Amino acid sequence: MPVDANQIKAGAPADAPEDLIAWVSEIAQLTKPADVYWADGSQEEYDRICEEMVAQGTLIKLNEEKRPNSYLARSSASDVARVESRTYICTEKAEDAGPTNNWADPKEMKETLKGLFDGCMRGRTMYVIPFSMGPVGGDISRLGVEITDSPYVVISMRIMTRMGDPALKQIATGEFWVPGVHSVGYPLVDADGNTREDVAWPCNDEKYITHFPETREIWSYGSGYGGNALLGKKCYALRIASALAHDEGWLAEHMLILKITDDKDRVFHLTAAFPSACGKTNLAMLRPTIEGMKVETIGDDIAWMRKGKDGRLYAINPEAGFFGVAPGTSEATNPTALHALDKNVIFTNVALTDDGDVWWEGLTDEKPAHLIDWQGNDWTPESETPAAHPNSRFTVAADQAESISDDWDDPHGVPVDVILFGGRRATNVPLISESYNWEQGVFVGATVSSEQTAAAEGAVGALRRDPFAMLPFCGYNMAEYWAHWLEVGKDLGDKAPKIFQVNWFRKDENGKFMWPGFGDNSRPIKWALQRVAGELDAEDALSGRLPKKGDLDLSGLDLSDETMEKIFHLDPHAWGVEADLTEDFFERFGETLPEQMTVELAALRDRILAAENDQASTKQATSANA
Ligand code: SAT
Ligand code: MN
Repeated sequence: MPVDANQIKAGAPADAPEDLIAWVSEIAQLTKPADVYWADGSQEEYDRICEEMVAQGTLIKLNEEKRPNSYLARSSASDVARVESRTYICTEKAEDAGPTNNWADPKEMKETLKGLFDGCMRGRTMYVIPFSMGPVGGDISRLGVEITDSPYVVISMRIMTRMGDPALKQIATGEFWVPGVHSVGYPLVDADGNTREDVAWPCNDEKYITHFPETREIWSYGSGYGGNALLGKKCYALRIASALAHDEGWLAEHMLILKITDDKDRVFHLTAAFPSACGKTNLAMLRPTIEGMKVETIGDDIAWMRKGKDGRLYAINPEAGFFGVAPGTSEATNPTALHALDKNVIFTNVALTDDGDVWWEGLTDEKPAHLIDWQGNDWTPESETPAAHPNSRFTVAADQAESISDDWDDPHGVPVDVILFGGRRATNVPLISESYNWEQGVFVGATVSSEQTAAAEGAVGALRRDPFAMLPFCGYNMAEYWAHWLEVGKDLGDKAPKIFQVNWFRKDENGKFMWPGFGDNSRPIKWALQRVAGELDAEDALSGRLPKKGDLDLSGLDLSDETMEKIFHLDPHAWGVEADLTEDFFERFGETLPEQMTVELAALRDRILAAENDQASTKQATSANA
């Protein structure tokens, strides 16, 4: 028998406010679970739910000696990543979702969802998860409640957010909270009372990840994986929060946050947006090769930023854990991440070793002779499929990283000095370039791109645009989001952070990366900090301001002058092609494109023209001298 409203009221914690209980009852009436459980967020609760999941077959307990208190989950092969094609922004007007989002009419979507959620939790426990994004009660923090029928979501949310009683107490004070409803869409009992066995990873082929930014709600159906199901992450902290931030004058960004102490003992904070597969997690845990420089992690994925009393921009990491891609993580690429995974980890879709530990591609040079792959099959180095799924993940508390800063959970946040925008560009984009001003920085962020295919130097291939690395995460019209960024910059005035563009991925004519990357990325970052400190001049160029020759700290690096020149080379012709592509891209936004973006594009074209003229006159002078 499904639970009724009286049972729910009786079972609610003493702190639960009426409006929350009413909402929980309403969702229970719709989804018809066998019982309702309010999560308190305790360790005892976490351990108990994990044990239940081991018994049920969803989790495998790893070797306690090698990987204490850690588990492996294997998802269904059809449920291994976020599904952008099934992700919707539901706004009254389609143009408010903008041309880069899937739009749906809120009323129609609610009808669809009502049908899907009707009875979808039959035979299951409905978990109620109060949580805080950011330190509980912090200036920039926000509250939420996720209802889910997935215990995997409960244990993951306990790592990824501040979940449980303290958040519930905060909600009880009457503070604003965002409701999120999630179901894997696999009831164990049908409307006629027929039962079926549960499976290790329940989900549904029909998936809907839906957002209602105007009413600040999230409904997610059919998937139990990552950002589809852990609603605090992309759904709330980016899509809903970006809409909140727009209305309230702050920023919800897909950015990591670093605290950097330079070789003169000065402290700076930096946030950085990168599209996927650009080494964002590695940068979040950077080990600088510059002597005396120290980098500490505040966040690896999301930054919420707001103007502080002193007029500067302050950032918090709204999350409490890392949900990172496992493959490629190794002692060589990211020792800090690897060491954070020594204990208390939930792994999903990695391979299992014969001694009950985990393995993934790239972890060791030598592949183990035998593994159980992410789908539960025997695997040997001769197997033709990867042992771990390419999007296999670790879920671990942020404070397990040895690089975590003492300030990472400061409720006031940290003052931001530098904002970086990065992409993966084989061509054109120099190692580092400082924006002339905030407006040009917004233009740079708006046009962030990666080559779709490796293109030869100078020839710009098709570009995959990922503005501000927010393409799948902006909860409203992307062009209005740029306008919002421009507004925020105006408001911050001369206290605004400096904006830089970086590119670690430029290739030479043989297709080889020219910049060593990883720990050496601390070098261009040092230059950015020196610019903030006002101790270096820069050279005006068409992309922005570049380091003057000799200013970039390359001590101990074996890179020729010729390579460094290529890493910074700006070809006006290729940039002309780039500007044309930007114009095409901007056309998608029609009337909503902020005027300033057109102004910035025109200014770029002017700088390209000036560079062409320079080149021509240099040529002329050279031939006249010949
Ligand atoms: O699955 S998540 O959305 O949390 C991670 C990602 O796909 O970026
Ligand atoms: Mn991300």
